[in-house]
Parts: sequence; C-alpha cells; structure tokens
Amino acid sequence: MKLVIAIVNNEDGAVVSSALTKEGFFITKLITTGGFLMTGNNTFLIGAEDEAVPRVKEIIRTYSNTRKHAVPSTATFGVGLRPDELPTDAEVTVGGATVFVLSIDGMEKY
Ligand code: 2BA
Repeated sequence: MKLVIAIVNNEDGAVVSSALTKEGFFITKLITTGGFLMTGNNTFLIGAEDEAVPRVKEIIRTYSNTRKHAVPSTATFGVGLRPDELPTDAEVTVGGATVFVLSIDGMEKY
C-alpha cells in the first residue's frame, strides 16, 4: 500500500481530482501554498494499492501542465535575496506536478 502525495497547480486541481475520482480512486484535496512563490496549489493525498500507483501517476502527469511564473518579491526568502536585489524579469517554471510516493503499513477506516 502506498500514499501518493501530489502537489498540483491550482489551475489543474479540478481536472486532476475529477480524472482520479472518475477512475475510482479515493482522494483528499488540500488547499496549500507553495513556499517559494507563496501562491496557491492543491495537494492530493491518495491511498492506493501498489499496482495502482503507475496509473495514479499517469493521470496526474496527463492533466498537470507546466507554466512559467514571474517571481514576486515575496519569493526572496527562497533565493536568499533582498527584494531590491531580485531581478524584475525573474521567472520560474512551475510543474507539472511534484509527486511523492510513500510506503505505508496500511490503511484503516472505522
Ligand atoms: P513553490 O514553492 O511556490 O515553487 C514554485 C516554483 O518555484 C518551483 O516549481 C520551482 O520552479 C521554483 N522554486 C521553488 N523553490 C525554489 C528555490 N528555493 N530556488 C529557486 N527556485 C525555486 P516546482 O518545482 O514545479 O514546484 C511547485 C510546487 O511544488 C512548489 O511551489 C511547492 O509547493 C511544491 N514542491 C516542489 N518541490 C518540493 C519539495 N521538494 N518538497 C515540498 N514541496 C515541493
């Protein structure tokens, strides 16, 4: 049994959750904030049997897009620069998705 933790761009969150639930996966969607850009993203918790994990990852990969994002001055903690030192045209590539797969002992529902 695995716990998949997937961080997905806000704009892709709805389609990712709908695609996962449509295929019968049980998911929990958390509204989260990226520590660098300080913008919203969605974090999915998905408990799945080992053999289902490749399909979970495939769905997430299919519906998570890559985007360029301007770096706001609030990101200066991440790069260790003061706001006045940050290039005004700085941008980063965000996503598709960041996915962690954790081995877990099991899952129980009461
Ligand atoms: P954020 O932390 O807001 O990061 C947004 C994007 O900014 C990242 O895209 C990356 O391109 C850049 N970035 C992040 N930290 C940076 C740093 N210290 N220096 C320079 N550039 C940096 P992604 O890598 O696609 O990450 C998207 C979101 O996924 C992140 O949002 C964060 O919420 C999460 N994430 C990514 N890697 C993670 C990790 N190793 N652990 C926990 N969360 C992670």
